[in-house]
Parts: sequence; C-alpha cells; structure tokens
Amino acid sequence: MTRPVVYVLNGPNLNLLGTPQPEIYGYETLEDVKRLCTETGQEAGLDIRFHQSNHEGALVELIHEVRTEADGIVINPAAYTHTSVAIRDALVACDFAIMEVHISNVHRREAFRHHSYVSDAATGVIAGLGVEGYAAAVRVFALHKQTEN
Ligand code: DHK
Repeated sequence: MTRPVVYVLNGPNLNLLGTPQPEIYGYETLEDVKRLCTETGQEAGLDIRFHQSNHEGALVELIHEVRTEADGIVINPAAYTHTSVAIRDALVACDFAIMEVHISNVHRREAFRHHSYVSDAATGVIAGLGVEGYAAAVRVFALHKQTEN
C-alpha cells in the first residue's frame, strides 16, 4: 500500500538553524527537524519528503513539481512568508491541505513579521511551538488521512 506523501518545505536561512538567534529559534538544527518529521511521519504512516532552499523561484518550482503528486505540504517559508506573492500563488494552485509553520511566535516579534502572504492559502497555521510545530503539522495530515478513510 502506498503511503500518503507529505512535503516539508523550508525557506531561506533555515539551513543555518541551531546557530543564529538560538534564543528565538532554539538549538535544534535543520537535520534534527528532518529527523523529527521523518520519524513522526513514519509513526503516522506518511512518506515525508524534506527540502530547504534559499531561493524564492526554487521553492515556487518545487511546489509546481509536487502539486500533482503530493497529498499535503508543510511549509515554513521563513522570510518569504512576509514578502512572497509568488509562493502564495503557487500554494493556491495546490488542491490539498497546506500547513504553514513558524518556529517562533511571529506575532510577538517585529511588526513586519505579523503579516503572512501564505496564511490565506493555508489550511492551518502553527507558530511559536518551536520545532515541535513541524511534528504537530505532520500529525495533522495523519488525522486528515484517518477522517478520509
Ligand atoms: C523563520 C524566519 O527565518 C523568519 O524570517 C520568519 C520564521 C519566522 C520562523 O519562526 O520559523 O519571520
């Protein structure tokens, strides 16, 4: 039996996770986040595919590539959250659930982080739970899967 495929996409600077501003983003690395998502996905019967890019166009193209084969997307667009109409439009073209994740609580931070171009294209938004937010988002897809059966 094929498992539902959930893509976990990460935007710019998240490759550095664990080093800059640990008081905001914590000490876990992106490799730790990948392991967390993969293990959570395995427990939930999901096939997790994990990506990170520092380039807006690369993220847009990745969303285009997966939009016909994915069952869901978890996305932390990082700084592109607050700037990218292009990523938003690519997500709107997907007809499966999308979970927007932020490690930090963007609403407690600078005003420019309070607006997201992605949120109105997303099914749900998780912010401020640290990297556990990724695991929570992955588990939501398992619940979706159960309610569909
Ligand atoms: C990550 C970033 O890199 C910031 O640009 C966003 C987000 C917040 C996060 O909390 O995961 O503003």
